Amino acid sequence: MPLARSLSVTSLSGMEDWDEEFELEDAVLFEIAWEVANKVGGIYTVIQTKARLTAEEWGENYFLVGPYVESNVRTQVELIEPTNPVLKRTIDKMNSSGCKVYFGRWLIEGSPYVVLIDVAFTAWSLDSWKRELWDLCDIGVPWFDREANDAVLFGFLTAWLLGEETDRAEPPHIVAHFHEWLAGLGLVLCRHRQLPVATIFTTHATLLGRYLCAGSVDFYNKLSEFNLDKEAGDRQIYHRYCLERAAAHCAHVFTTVSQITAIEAEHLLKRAPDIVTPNGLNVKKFSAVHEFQNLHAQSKNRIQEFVRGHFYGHLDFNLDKCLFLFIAGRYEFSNKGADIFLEALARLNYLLRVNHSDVTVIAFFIMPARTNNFNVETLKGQAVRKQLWDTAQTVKERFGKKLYESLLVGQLPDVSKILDKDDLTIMKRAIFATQRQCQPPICTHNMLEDSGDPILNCVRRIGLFNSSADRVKIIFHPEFLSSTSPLLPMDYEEFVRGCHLGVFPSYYEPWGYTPAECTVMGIPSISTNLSGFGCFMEEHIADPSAYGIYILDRRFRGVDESCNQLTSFLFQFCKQSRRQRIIQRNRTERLSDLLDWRYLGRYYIAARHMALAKAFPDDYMYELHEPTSTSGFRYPRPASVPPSPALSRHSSPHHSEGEDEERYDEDLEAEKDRLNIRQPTALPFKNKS
Ligand code: U2F
Ligand code: UDP
Ligand code: G6P
Repeated sequence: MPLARSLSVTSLSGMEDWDEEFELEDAVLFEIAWEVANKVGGIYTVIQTKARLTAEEWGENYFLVGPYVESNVRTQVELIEPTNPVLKRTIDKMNSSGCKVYFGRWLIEGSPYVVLIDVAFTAWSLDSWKRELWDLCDIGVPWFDREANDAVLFGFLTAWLLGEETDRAEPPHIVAHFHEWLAGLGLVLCRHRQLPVATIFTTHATLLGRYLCAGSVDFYNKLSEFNLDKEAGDRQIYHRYCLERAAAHCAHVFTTVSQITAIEAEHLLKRAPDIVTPNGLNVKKFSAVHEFQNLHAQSKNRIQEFVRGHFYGHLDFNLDKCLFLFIAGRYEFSNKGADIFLEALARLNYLLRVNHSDVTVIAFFIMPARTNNFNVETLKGQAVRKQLWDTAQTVKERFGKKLYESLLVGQLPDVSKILDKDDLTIMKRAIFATQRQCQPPICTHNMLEDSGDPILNCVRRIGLFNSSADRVKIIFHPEFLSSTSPLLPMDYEEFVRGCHLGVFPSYYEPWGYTPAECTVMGIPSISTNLSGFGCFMEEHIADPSAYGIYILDRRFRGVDESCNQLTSFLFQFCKQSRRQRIIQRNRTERLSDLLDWRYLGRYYIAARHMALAKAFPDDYMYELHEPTSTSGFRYPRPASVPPSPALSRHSSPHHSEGEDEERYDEDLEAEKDRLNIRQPTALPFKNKS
C-alpha cells in the first residue's frame, strides 16, 4: 500500500506555514457518513468541502464510505474498479456474500474515493442483525422507523467492511471516523468485535437536543435536569438515542462541531468531547480582491429584476434604496429563529415608518415546506415584467430607427413626433396590464398546509402584507433555490451574494453553515450566541459587529429582549450608507481565512492523531500542549476605524452616495489588520520513535 504523505498546511494569506510532523506511514482513513455523496443537510457540506484538504493529506489512503443512492451516483460519482488491492478483495468478498458495494470517485474538489453500500440490497439481513443488536446491547429498533432500519443495515455493513480490511497478518493503522448517529452503529460494532481500528465519532447535533429545543422548553437552563430516557421515550426516539449514546461512549475520540454542542453532549450523551472540530469551508479566493463586490452588484441586479416582477403595479419604492435580507435553511420555525425574525421585522417596519426612512427592506424566507408548485399570481408577476421589458425594447428599436434615419439626413429628430400613435398604444396597453387588484403575494408557492403554516400564521398576526405603506416587505419562498427555476433563476450562492444581510437568529444551531457561507462571500450576517458559529466568531474576533458579524444574545436575555436587540441591529444596518455597506462587506470578507478548512482542518487532524495514539499506543504518541479549544487566529478591532461602520465618517472630503471607489484606504486598513492578527499555533503531535 502506498505511503500517505504527511501534511503541510500551506500559507494562509501570508501567515506562516504550519508543518505537521506526524508521519501517516501505512495508515488508512475511512470516513463514514450517511451524507457521503448524498445531500440531506449540513453534514454533506462538511464532508464535501473538507474532501480536498483530507485527500491532500491522505492521498490514495483516504476512503469515504456512504450509502448507494442511484440518483446521486448518476450525477456525482464515477464508478471505477477499486484501486487498492486489499480493498478490492474486501469489496469482491462482500459482493459474493450477498452485498452490493460500489467503488468510485466522487466528482468534487479533491476527487476522493468513495465506497458506496446499497443497504436495501441487504435488507434480507435486517431481522437477524436487529436480533444481534438486541442480544448485544438491548437496543430494540422498531420496524416502522425506516431511518433507524437503514442505520442498522449501514452499521452492520460498515463494520463488515472494516472487519474484512483488518482481517490479515499485518493490517495498516486504520482510522475510522463516523459522523452522526446514522453511522454510529458501525463504530459500536467495531469496538465490540475488537477490530484493530482507531475510532472517532463526531456528532453534529444531538438527537434529543434537536427534539427538545423544537418544543417549548427552557433548554439551556434545564440541560442538567432532563430525565433523558423518559424524554427520548416520550418522543419515540429511544432506540436512536441509544445508538447515538453508545457510539459516543465507544469511540476512542469523541468530537462535536462547537463548544455549545460540547456542553449539550456532556449533559445529554454523558460524555464530554475530547476535542471540538469546528466546521470549515472551501474558501475560493479571487485574484482580483474586489471581485466579490462586483459579484454582489451583479447578483443584486438579478434579485432586483425578480422584485420588479413580484411587486408589479406596486413599485412605489426606490429599488436603489432597497435592502435585501434573508433567512434560509431547514424549516424549523423556532429552532432557526424565524419566529423572532418576523417579530423584529414588524418592529423594524414601525421604526422605519415613524422615522420617515426612504429605505425599503425586503426579507426573504427560503425554507422548504410542502407545496404544489408556484402560485399563479407570482408567475404572472414575472410574465408582466417580461412583457413590459419586451414592449420597451420594441419601442426603443423603432425610436432608434427613426433617430438614425433623421441623423442620416443631417437633421435633429422632432422629439414630439418620434413616438407615433402605435407606440403610445402598445405602451398604454402594457401599462394597463400592470394593474393589480391584490397586494403582491407573501408566498411564492401554493402551500399544502397554508392554514397551519407557522410563517404564514405569524405574518397574519403581525399584519405585514406587503402593502405600500409598509417599509418592510416579506417574500416566503418555500423551496430551496435553483438556477433552473422559472421564478427566481439563481442558485443559492448567487442569491446570497446579491443580498445585503443574512439573518439567522437560531435558538438551536450546533454550527450553522448559512452565516459562515455569508462570511466567505463577504455578506454580513446576524447569528446568535447559541449557535456554534456565533460563539466561534465571538471567541476569535475582538469586535465582531465591526466586521459585519452581528451576534444576537439569546443566551442571557428573554425572547422579547433578544427581539429588541435584533430590531436594533436591523435598524442600525438600515441606517448605513452605501459606502458604509461596501466597507463592511470588505471587512466581512477578510474573515474568510478563519473559516477555511486550511485552518480549521487541523482540529480534524488532531482528532485523528489522538485516536491513533489511543488505539495504537505502541506506535503513536499524542502530546497535548494547550487546551484543545479552538484557539488560533485572533482578529483585533479594525485598525483605523470606529467599531461600527455606521459610526464611521467619510475619510474623503469628496464623498458622494454613488461613490464606491474608496476601497483603497480599506486595503491599507486590511493590511494593518493582517499584521495585527494573532497567528494560529501548531498543534503538537509526534510519532513515537
Ligand atoms: C447539523 O445539521 P444536520 O445536517 O444534522 O441537520 P439535518 O440534515 O437537517 O438532519 C436532521 C435529521 O433530519 C433528517 C435527517 C436527520 O436525521 O436525516 N432530515 C430528513 O429526514 N429530511 C430532510 O429533508 C432533512 C433532514 C446542525 F444542525 C447544523 O447546525 C450543522 O451546521 C450541521 C453540520 O455540522 O449539522
Ligand atoms: N442551502 C441550500 N440551498 C438553499 C438554502 C440553503 O443549499 O436554497 C444550504 C446552505 O448552503 C447550507 C445548508 O443548506 O449549507 C444549511 O446548513 P446549516 O448548517 O445552516 O443548517 P442545517 O440545515 O445543517 O441545520
Ligand atoms: C459593490 C459594487 C458597487 C456597488 C455596490 C452596491 O460594491 O462593486 O459597484 O455600487 O456593491 O452596494 P449596495 O450595498 O448598495 O448593494
